[in-house]
Amino acid sequence: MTTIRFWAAMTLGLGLSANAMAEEHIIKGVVTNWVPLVTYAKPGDSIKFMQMAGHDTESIDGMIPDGAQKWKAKMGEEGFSVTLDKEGAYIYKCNPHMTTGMVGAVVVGDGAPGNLDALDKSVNDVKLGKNMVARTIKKMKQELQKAGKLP
Ligand SMILES: [Cu+2]
Repeated sequence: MTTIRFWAAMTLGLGLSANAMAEEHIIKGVVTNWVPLVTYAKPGDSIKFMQMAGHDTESIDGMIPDGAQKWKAKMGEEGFSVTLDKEGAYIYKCNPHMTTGMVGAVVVGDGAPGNLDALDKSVNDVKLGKNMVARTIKKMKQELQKAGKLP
């Protein structure tokens, strides 16, 4: 009985401390842009989408880390939230405004994202708004370079 209580308390304590460390990052839909364009997070952090009137958000296939969970919000889903556990870069879009540049990036973890090569390859599979996806990846790489995380 004592042992069970001890482990229950331990599990609860660990759960709480993990939650307390995790941060929530807000991404806003502003006209036809995501603000910020690139969001930086730690594994276990969540991102929350605000100002979603007229927008949706969906991760782009092949442009999230291996084994990471895809996401897709409903149109206008205010406060849609997703927790990102895997390190790497996540590229996402707003479907109605993808071709006008509403493509964003989230970088999870420190250093260079491990899936940059996969992103470059997957750009070729994008049919609509390919140039805008490429532009966001380019801007993300430029920011990472400025921060000294990429050669
Ligand atoms: Cu939009």
